[in-house]
Amino acid sequence: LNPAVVSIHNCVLVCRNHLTGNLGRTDVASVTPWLAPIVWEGTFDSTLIDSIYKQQNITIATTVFALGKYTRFLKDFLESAEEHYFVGFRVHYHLFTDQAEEVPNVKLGQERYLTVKKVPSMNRWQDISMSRMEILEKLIENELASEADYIFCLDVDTKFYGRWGVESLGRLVGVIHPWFFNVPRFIFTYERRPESQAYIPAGEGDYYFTGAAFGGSLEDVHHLTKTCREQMNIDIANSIEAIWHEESHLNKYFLYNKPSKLLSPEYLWRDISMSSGQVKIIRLSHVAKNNAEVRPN
Ligand code: 2GW
Ligand code: MN
Repeated sequence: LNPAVVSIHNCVLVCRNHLTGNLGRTDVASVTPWLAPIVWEGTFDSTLIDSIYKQQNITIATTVFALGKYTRFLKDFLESAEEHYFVGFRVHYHLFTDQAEEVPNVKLGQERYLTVKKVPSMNRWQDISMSRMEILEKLIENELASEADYIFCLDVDTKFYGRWGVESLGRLVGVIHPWFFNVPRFIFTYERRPESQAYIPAGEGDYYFTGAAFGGSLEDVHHLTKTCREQMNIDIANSIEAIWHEESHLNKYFLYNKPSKLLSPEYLWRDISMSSGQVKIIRLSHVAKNNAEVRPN
């Protein structure tokens, strides 16, 4: 398609939406087969949705892990979050690290809080990645009930570039993995060995979700983290580790516990230079990292 035609077409859509008050996209699905919204730019009115949630006095707990050399991602993560993430709402970051002295001093806005919690260093990165589920389960149980309404759990090797706001809130929220949003399901990298608790048979599964961002109400995310932790422990007892670790278990969980809201890959893009006609704004993206430099061993 001629880019000029595409851009005229987009203008016409935007104008029509302004005139009629209609929001919607015709080039992407904005609802799942079980009628959960899939949030894309152009499917919501940010001013309106902000004003609705403003009346509710909510707190969004946000967890992030930075062990070993991953503390180097904290400055950009936090600074960019202060610029784009739930701006105008109360956010409490819970940062888990084995090196509290490496946490940068980032100036936080009003009603924005950061708690640093020490966790033991781990040798295997798969353990870091998988232990997050148990730590989150306990955090929700022991601390969050009186202090937060929603929780999001995010990878630290990421940076915000655009609005991530209250349109993302829901009971149980998953983010479609940027590599798998317009591919057939046989391509999804689910766990395919029946011996693992994360097993998903061929022909099943709705979407492929990223392990790098998920969230929802405290109750639903508690059930998610507890279930994934239990399933991973069964795998350990059977000497099997799912292909993509806790991401595989998360996908299994979402298959049988359908998310009430999905976020498009705008909410976790992979490479800022990778383009797609459907993604009109990048809100959060994995930063390019030199694995050899940041990963132990
Ligand atoms: C060290 C060596 C190899 C891989 C990870 C690490 C490591 C991870 C580390 O030394 N320190 C650390 O704090 N982490 C935390 O684990 C950190 O929060 C990081 O964002 C998260 C996941 O590791 P990451 O970002 O290197 O993995 P990705 O981006 O390739 O992750 C995807 O797959 C993972 C499971 O294999 C997870 O599901 C992750 O959520 C996915 O994005
Ligand atoms: Mn990551």
